[in-house]
Amino acid sequence: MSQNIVQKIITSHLVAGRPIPGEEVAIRIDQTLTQDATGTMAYLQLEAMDIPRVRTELSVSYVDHNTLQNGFENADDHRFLQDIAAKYGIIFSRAGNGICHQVHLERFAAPGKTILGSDSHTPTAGGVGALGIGAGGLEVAVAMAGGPLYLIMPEVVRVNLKGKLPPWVSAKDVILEVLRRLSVKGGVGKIIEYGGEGVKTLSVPERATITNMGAELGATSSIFPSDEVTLAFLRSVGREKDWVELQPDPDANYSQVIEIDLSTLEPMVARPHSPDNVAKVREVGPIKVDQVAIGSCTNSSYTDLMRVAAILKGKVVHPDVSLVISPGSRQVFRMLAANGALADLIDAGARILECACGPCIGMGQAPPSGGVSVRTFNRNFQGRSGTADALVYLASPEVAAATALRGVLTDPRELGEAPVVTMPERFPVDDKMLIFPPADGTKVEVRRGPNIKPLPKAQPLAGRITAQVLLKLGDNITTDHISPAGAKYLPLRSNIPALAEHAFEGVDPTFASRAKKAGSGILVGGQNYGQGSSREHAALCPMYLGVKAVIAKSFARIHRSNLINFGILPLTFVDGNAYEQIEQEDILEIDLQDGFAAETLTVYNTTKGTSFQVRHDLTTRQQEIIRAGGLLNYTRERN
Ligand code: MIC
Ligand code: SF4
Repeated sequence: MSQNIVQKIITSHLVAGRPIPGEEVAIRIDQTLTQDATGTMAYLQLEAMDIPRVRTELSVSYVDHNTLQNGFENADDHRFLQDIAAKYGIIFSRAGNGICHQVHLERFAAPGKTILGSDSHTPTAGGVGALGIGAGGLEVAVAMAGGPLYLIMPEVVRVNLKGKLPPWVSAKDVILEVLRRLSVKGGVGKIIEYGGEGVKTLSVPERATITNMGAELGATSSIFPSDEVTLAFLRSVGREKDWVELQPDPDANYSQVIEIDLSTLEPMVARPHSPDNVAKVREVGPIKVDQVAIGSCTNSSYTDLMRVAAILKGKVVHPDVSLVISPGSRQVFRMLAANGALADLIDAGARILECACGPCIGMGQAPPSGGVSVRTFNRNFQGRSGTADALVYLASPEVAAATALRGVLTDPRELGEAPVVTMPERFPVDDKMLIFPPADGTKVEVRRGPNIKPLPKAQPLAGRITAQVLLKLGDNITTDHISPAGAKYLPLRSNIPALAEHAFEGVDPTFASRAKKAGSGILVGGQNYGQGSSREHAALCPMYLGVKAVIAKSFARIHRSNLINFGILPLTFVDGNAYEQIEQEDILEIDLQDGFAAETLTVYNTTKGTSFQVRHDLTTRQQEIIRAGGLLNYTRERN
């Protein structure tokens, strides 16, 4: 039978199940990656699994998120991560080496491989034809221990690219166009496979920008074919041997086909506060801008920053704009330094930050009150920048650079001729900031700082849940709402009791104290509950505060798995009207005496004297996980 690229990778990694959309499959994971904001949890969980060494082909632990180091907390985390890596046979990418996805693309991602990462932007690796999937740290720990990844086989959507991007229009505009058409929930349960004649006009970093931001569609992954362009890229980074060709069979099937003519695209922007609130830059007009931030795992490749340098060369940023630039990797940074482009950026007044996530995750560079920030990043959720009332726009490096010069949102086509930047034939390969593990790690002593607290334990499910609705929320609640991003909170990522105090802080600052007082609780949400990050803290903190179930209209994939993995029941309304009738503080009762035999469960609203139906949609395996009180207990029971 003819297959598309996704089916080829999944069938070649299949451990259990049939790769039919909607059915559960288990796939073997070749590579894992973690980053420091989710890594400590993942490795605490790996330790609990009691295996001497990781069983993947390759596992890498990156330090890129919490590099601000306001206090000892994150420095302790990083030392812990370094020790753990040596002990369990994991490559350690030191702080300063770059953003996990950019470095992984340069050094390790390879066509046809499955990569599981404790970060939602792991699909960046789809730029070289790898199947990158984001997951909670616990699922990544299971994969490191040699276990497969269970997932509901997604539908595969084909995006057919034709033509060639016009000058000043770039890969970011392609993915913004896809987001405009499909929305932040349009990719849920799907993998986006790119194809068509236009593919060969895009370099690997450009492809990676597109697959990276597929995360914002809610898609399980996004992937490009592996072709001559992929080969040239792998050759340029000294990894020609990793190349295999990967193309769909000529008559491969897709659940949906979308056509995009690259030659018709224009510079785009995602307006506050959602990545799918997309419009053309020229339609939004010359709004005044206070800050421009260039970087992140979406747009900080060598060619991205070379274009920015070319645009800024010989000019100075507008006096009202603060321009910050964070190169994606040390390799990129080094190349800019060697060829003089860094001097052009400095001359133009850019503030150069280290190679890390930085402002993308609110680690510094918060915009002024009510300020407008134009960023080349992938998320503009309210408050993520560190300033609650800031207005964040997402755009390409070209739009960002033009805007930095003019002080107002600018269509770069107004600047005249576009700079021509080509992919280098060779990138300087320098792995000095990667620490490779010793052959025998058993003697390594793992140092733990006082802020690294043991994982709270989930409780096995009781026969009945009776609890108060602690919060009634709307649509598209992000993981940033649940467990906030930013410099104030990231130092607490290894300390759930302390972090839990801040759960839902931006939505309702009384949440944590009310939850603790109530002793248990239920959350009610709208569509796409839990979109965004893979952070399992967004499940762990509510669990720690006694949340037993979340009833929503629909869930984002990674967060739903995280809830199950920590023993919280994700339920969906059978009838949307039931949502309307629930009020915060209502007492709900969910009867689980019959387990999950029936597809639906009855929920009694004892405050209102009404009842309604919810679906659990749990596979048999997920039911067992919930019964065991989470994936860790479940895995332990089976070892
Ligand atoms: C993000 O972009 O939100 C993060 C920070 O990279 C997260 C992971 C995290 O919360 O640590 C993600 O995308 O998964
Ligand atoms: Fe880091 Fe931002 Fe990418 Fe998340 S989206 S990995 S915070 S650069």
